[in-house]
Amino acid sequence: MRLTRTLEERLTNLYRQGRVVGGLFRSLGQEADSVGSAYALDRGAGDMLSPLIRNLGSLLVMGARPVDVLRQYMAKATSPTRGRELNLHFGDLGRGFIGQISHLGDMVPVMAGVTLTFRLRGERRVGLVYVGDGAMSTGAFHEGMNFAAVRRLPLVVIAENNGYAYSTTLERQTAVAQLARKGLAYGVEAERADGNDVVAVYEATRRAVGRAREGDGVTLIELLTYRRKGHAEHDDQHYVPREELAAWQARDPIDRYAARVVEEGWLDAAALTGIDRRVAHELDAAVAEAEAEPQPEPATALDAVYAAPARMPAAWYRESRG
Ligand SMILES: Cc1ncc(C[n+]2csc(CCOP(=O)(O)OP(=O)(O)O)c2C)c(N)n1
Ligand SMILES: [Mg+2]
Repeated sequence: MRLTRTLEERLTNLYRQGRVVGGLFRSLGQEADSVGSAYALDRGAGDMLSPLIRNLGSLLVMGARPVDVLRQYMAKATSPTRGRELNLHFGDLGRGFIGQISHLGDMVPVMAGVTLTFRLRGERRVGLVYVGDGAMSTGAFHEGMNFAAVRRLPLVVIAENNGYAYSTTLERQTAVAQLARKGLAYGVEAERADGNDVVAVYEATRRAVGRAREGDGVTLIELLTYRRKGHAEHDDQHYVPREELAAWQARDPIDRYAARVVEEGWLDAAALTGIDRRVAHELDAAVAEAEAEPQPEPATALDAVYAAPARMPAAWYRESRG
């Protein structure tokens, strides 16, 4: 969680310096949701997840390298997408995550397909897919859920209830106050957990992963959390009441877990400071490495974008002046 938060803070600095080329989507306050759920997968067994733009923590748990994330955001030629995509839409099958197509529910049918493949091949692997509160009101979510449910696929669906879809509050886009109840409509197991308690997230996901692996089908887990930043860095959250932000800041998942770790005697304060220092050093090196690297040559902009590069001048871009 610390690595996730600090990496995003470094990205915010780079964004303000104009070095992050596209948008920057923060998961501030939602780190426990990403990290706790991804930890519940069995990476050794080949489990897979599909992240959204706010699941940097899940990618890091699966083994994505911070330097690659920095390269993505800075559109470096060395990035996993060679500078063609500017945030977290990249996949790494070796590390167990696929690239997202869209934030708006489309990954639910895709992961239904991935887990159907596990089933057809007789593999005891589990898939996990994230979906936002807003995305749960899309047709893609509905079709994916229904298919996965009726086929009893080994899929865990993490519904991240962070209160907002862009500037739209939950109440303005669904009449169902408890998103876990949507599970009833599909005939799947469903539960709610405190998304800002990393242990609670881990335990709920672990149960769901176990059921999926045993052939007991889909579980929908609603994680109650909160988006403490705007939709992306360009969004100043003018529509968000200040008291709401303060209330959720007081439930910060990292502060809560750090306090618990010390209280239970698992680690002392010095060990926690040591983790912070290690993360800072690792990221100093990663930022320096990524910053020194070049962006792609403009002449290569279309390489690996089209399966067969267009030979005719296309109507939607000019090949040259004149
Ligand atoms: C088809 C489509 N429409 C709109 C968008 C722009 N968009 C991206 S994320 C988002 C809101 C998603 O809200 P939610 O599902 O609650 O996820 P959160 O951002 O809170 O993580 C929108 C409108 C998009 N990516 N694709
Ligand atoms: Mg949301």
